[in-house]
Amino acid sequence: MMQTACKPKGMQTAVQGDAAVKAYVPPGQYDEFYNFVSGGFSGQMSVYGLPSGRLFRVIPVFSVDPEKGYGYAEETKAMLNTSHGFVPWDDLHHIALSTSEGIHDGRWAFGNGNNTPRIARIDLKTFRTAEIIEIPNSGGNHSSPFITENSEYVVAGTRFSVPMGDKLDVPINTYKENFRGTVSFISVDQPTGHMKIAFQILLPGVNFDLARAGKGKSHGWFFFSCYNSERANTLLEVNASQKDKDFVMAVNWKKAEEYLKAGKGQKRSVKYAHNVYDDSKHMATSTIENEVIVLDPKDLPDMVYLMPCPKSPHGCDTDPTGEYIVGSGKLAAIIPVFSFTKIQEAIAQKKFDGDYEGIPVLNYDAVLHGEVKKPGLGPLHTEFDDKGNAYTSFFVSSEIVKWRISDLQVLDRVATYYSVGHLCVPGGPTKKPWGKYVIAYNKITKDRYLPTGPELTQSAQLFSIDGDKMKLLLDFPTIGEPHYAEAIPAELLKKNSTKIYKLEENKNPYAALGEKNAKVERKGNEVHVYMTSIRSHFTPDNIEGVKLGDAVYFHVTNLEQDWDVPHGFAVKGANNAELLIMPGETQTLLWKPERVGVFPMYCTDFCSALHQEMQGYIRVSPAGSNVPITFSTGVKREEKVQ
Ligand code: K7E
Ligand code: CUA
Repeated sequence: MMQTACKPKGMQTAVQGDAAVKAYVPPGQYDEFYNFVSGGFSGQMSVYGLPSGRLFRVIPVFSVDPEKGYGYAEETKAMLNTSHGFVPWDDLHHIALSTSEGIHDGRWAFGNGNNTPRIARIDLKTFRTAEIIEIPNSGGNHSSPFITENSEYVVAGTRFSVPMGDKLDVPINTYKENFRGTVSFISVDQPTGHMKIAFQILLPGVNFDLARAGKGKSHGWFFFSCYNSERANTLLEVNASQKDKDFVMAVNWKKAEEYLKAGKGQKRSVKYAHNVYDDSKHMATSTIENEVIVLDPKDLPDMVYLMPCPKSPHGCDTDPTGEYIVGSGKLAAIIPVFSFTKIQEAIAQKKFDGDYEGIPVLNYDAVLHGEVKKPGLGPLHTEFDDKGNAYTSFFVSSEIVKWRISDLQVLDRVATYYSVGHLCVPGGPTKKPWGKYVIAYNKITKDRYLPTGPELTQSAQLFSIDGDKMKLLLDFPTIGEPHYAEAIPAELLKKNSTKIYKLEENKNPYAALGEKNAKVERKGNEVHVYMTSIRSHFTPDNIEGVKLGDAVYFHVTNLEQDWDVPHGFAVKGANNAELLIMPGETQTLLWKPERVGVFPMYCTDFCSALHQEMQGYIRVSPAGSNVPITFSTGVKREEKVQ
């Protein structure tokens, strides 16, 4: 029944006869999984359906998004505040979906800002960024965000080690003496999700790359891959590839919690922003925090251990049972798999091979479950199914390799087009993989799609894993760089999805909760327009009395209380984006007119049959003018002078 296309390997488009059926979701029907895909250098997160590969939403996280007004509306600007000021972009590498008892619970998605170290929390009821916390004492937040079994902590390791404390202005070639790394444990308040930096662990100046929490029997531990144990500060491609082995670091975070409780941490002064979006005020606030607690393993034993891992470790993944930790050396010809039980025995029996900067190094053979032999070239990341199998992506040999954890035998391999980075099995990093598919997020697209100039679409590929052999089902284009992704059953999320913001719960101080509350007020050279929108007019839609030099704040409240009826707002010549206002929400656009005249404003989202009539005018007079503030929709009202 199934027909394999007969094309030479390497050229194959190799879809099986029933692939189209397996990836086909008929019009009007829902997908089985939500796929949350990071945008890499787009700074956003995107949401696709699986198995269809259809794009549903782009969630603005670290980058401004003029389509939605994110980072442009006054209410959202604070989300992108940092200790460096407003940073309108970042590089969102990894995603972690919240878990309870190691299983997806559908509450939040976390994403990391790789460039200006930050972690964001996205509320999966609204699919909006709810909180962003900056990470101090970090030079680049790559090893992040990874979560513990019950989402107790989101964890972030710094990629770049950096000088810290009061010795910041140092020669770069004093790296070995002056540069340090940290991993940060950010506690997550249950049930609000609010984040707080609980503690940081101060570490030698290596580069932390990736990480995973222990789970099940290894709950309480965390594993990080690190490279550049040479501690090179230049030409790392050569200088950080000298040693045969770098490390996977094992952190006993329950022990760290004990030290913290016993007051063994040191307070360090730092500066970092903590930004929270308030769903009832429809508004973000940013607070600059000044202190973190640092734990130093030099003084605090039994908290941190190193395990040798060949060569330039990248991925570091724990299997669903929590017993096995898979390291992936980018330049290694094998995949080492460590055993949690053996790690515990080796620690108890002190099977150390000396130390690295004061941190005990466990004997490689003592902690090894075994090595996967000849798996492929350039192993990067591993995800797991519910049957004891692992799936590892290979960048150089451009394939996904399936192998069995128990005896480390390679079972199957399938080519990816081209150069897969991360891969995703729904539930793959959790205790309960949902199995069924593996998705490859590829680094190179080349000839897979119609050419679009020098830049091609990014791409992902869907394979089925429910049989013995992986089968290619679908190519689908993605936006940004699809860096990492998680997938979660649609059932867990769709029932909780917010449909509207209730007007009676709208606590935005600038809301006009009804047309009768619409008004225009002058406060010095600020003009505040409290505007409402409803199909198909603004109140007010004629405004006069604005003068050159004024700053005009349009506070627009969408009075609709029906699902899927946003209104937009834009004014001619504004050096700003539009607003896109959800039902029951208030958002504010700041406009500084720079010339005299009458300026059109209009609704940007096709909301109704008379959407095109949803428009108005605002008059701007010269600076010295005495045109009074007036405003109206149909009937003219005068401002009461304050
Ligand atoms: Cu492998 Cu930045 Cu997640 Cu790239 S890291 S692939
Ligand atoms: Cu409101 Cu178009």
